[in-house]
Amino acid sequence: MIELANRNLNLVIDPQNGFYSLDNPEEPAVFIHQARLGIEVLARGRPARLPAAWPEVDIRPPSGVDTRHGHGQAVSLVYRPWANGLAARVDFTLLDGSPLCLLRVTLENTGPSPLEIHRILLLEAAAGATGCGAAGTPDKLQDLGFFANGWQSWSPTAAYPASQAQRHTRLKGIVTPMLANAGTPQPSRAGHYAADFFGVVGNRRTRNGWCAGFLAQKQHFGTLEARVERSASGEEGFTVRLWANGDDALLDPGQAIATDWAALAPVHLDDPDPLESYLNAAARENDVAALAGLPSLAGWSSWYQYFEKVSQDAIRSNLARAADLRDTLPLQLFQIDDGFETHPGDWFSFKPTFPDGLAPLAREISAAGMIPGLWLAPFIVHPRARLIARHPDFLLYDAAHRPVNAGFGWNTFTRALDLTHPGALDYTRQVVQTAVQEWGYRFLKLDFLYAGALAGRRYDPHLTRAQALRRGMETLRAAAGPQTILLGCGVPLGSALGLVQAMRIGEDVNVDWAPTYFGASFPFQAEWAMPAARNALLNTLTRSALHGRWWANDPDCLLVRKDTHLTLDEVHTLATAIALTGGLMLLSDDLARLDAERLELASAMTPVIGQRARLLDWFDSPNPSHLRLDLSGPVGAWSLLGLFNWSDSPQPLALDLRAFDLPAEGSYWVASVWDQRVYALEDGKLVLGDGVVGAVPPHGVGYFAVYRRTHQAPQFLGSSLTLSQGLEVSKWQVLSHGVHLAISLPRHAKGAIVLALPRPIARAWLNGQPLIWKGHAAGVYSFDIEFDRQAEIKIETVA
Ligand code: 9PG
Repeated sequence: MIELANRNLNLVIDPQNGFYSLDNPEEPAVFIHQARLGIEVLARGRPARLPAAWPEVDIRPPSGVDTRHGHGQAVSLVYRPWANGLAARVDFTLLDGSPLCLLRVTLENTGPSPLEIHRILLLEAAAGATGCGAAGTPDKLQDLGFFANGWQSWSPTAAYPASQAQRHTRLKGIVTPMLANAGTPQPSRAGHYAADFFGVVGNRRTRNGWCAGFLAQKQHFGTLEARVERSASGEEGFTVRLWANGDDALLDPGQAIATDWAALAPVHLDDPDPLESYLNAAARENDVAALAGLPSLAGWSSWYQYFEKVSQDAIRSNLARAADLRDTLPLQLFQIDDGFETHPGDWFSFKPTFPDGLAPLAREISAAGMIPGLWLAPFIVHPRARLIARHPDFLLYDAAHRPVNAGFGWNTFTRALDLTHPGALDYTRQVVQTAVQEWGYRFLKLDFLYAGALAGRRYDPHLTRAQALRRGMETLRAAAGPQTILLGCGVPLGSALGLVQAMRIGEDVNVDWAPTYFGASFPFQAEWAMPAARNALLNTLTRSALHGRWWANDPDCLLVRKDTHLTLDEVHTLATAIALTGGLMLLSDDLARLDAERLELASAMTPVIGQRARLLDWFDSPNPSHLRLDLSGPVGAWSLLGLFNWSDSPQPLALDLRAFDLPAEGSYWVASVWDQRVYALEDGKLVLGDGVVGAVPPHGVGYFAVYRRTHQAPQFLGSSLTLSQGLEVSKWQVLSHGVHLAISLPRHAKGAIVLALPRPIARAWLNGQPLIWKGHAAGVYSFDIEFDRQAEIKIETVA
């Protein structure tokens, strides 16, 4: 037995029996008992699993180590070569300063013939052997839960009580190649779940769980699987397995391969930041801090207005309009999406709708003071692309030498490049280099990158899918240069970590709330992996904790024009979710079609808040609904709360601050942003308002700014100027008889601000001119203001 401990965890390893256990002496509910390791290889085509009979082990005794995650205690087990010559080494590290147990397996082929590595299990725990995953109550299936991170940008990410089935697609050959990792099961029954890269098993009653995953995907794609099973003692619990997918890649004699570090971390489901230690460690492991800054950008994208019918004329007319609107709607990024290339794969030939090519447009965008952005999908190929005729060897093929299906796109089944082929990899390098250096794009949306990681027979059979994709991603980053902003899209998360500044974290938005295909909606209601506003919202919420740590989250575009099928409530929902979670805020409307009202809504999204919100019910429902962002500024500290209504009917609104982890006691001002009402709460009860707080409309959101009420002093209670409800205030000076405030915005602004004042107003000025006010109940006042960039407001109250 070997024992290691830090202040959070005890690790006990039983090398002879191949077990390890983790527990926290202070929290009896937190444990993993008798987890096994397992290695599955194919030796001359015969599957074999180790280390069932593998007792020969040398132990490197515990010693201190310095890692990029700080100091820790490490221990290694070195297994002597097994019958076919495979030697293994297992490294465990317990970090001093964070509640993570790290482990990795290194395999070496000391035998005479190549081995195919199928998968490497780093954790296999029996039913009931993970503290959080065993439930003893009649509601056990309700109690158990699983948070499933999805494979790539678009893959649904959500938590499921074990009584509910994980979302899966029925459009198998059409979307599965895009949305699913070939090495990850796609469960469709309640009680069986799988996650990619990382996931969480937990107990919704005891509010504990384990985060299990990998810190990187440079070597292997990682899979976490949990299944409700009856344990030896008759209790039902999760069996849990965490593995690295070896993809049957060859390990030649004399060669070794190590998994990326796996991480196991106890999770308190109600912590303000429950996955912090895991997420930060993955960021460190991938050197995210070395990137040239994570962007907060407002911009424009052509896709959700023009789709593939975009033209240089449409680009130019929107660019002209964006330049005209510069003073009311300042956009920093102007991005041309798909539709300029003759076919994906033929990146150097353009459709007749782009007769001038791409370089002049980049120059014009730069001249208009914006960052020119371009969409490219360098790893996917249209079956009719000329690239295939010229370089059939660049494609990825299956064992029968048929091109691998990369999913249904552009109304056909697409092909993928084999990134282990030097010619194919070099071609992707040329594409990106040309876009940056010759055409002048400083922002690239790199899309459909999952295509580099499909299962197939690779040119170099020694590389795993993860290694092939990571090499491809590193090639794109090197080709783009460090200053180019890269937005990853359609990409397995870990493969992009540390290489992109921004990441699409969800499904495509669309002009409809729920998925439709050629007007038909009914058969697709259960699809969470098709473009739809509802589907985009899901990951915008569930992946909010990644923002600002792994990259800037791109929640996908905001559509504000009136001729979509989205209701104003649905537009408000998207706007709220994007403003509270995103680093990018991209409009995708023909700017000429926006009337004054919708332009005002778009303007209020600028400047982008760019901070990381907290999803309170992240572990409690596949459709979580409670989002909170805490902000502070000269006016003090306040919280923005989003209460989302996923259902098709209005939901009665009961604003329970405790559900947002805010204390109910005391006095609050609550400003309801979208319907511009102000309420007062005393000890959780509504004391001001017309009594009817109303309902959250179907697919709508209750969006509230919550300020602690002081009663004695003037207070800022939000505005229609920005969604931040206070970041626009740059100065707040309370005087004995009034208040002076300054509002600063990088644009022209028109709207209303709301204040609470302890005494009636005597006089008020805006930039030296008399200002009119409207009095409401309980000392609440509103002011209609219009100004350019800077407003100095002085309010004098009666003595
Ligand atoms: C451009 C688009 C936009 C969008 C991306 C990505 O399965 N499909 O056919 C499919 C089509 C488009 C798509 C995803 C899947 O969207 O997310 O923002 O850039 O490509 O083609």
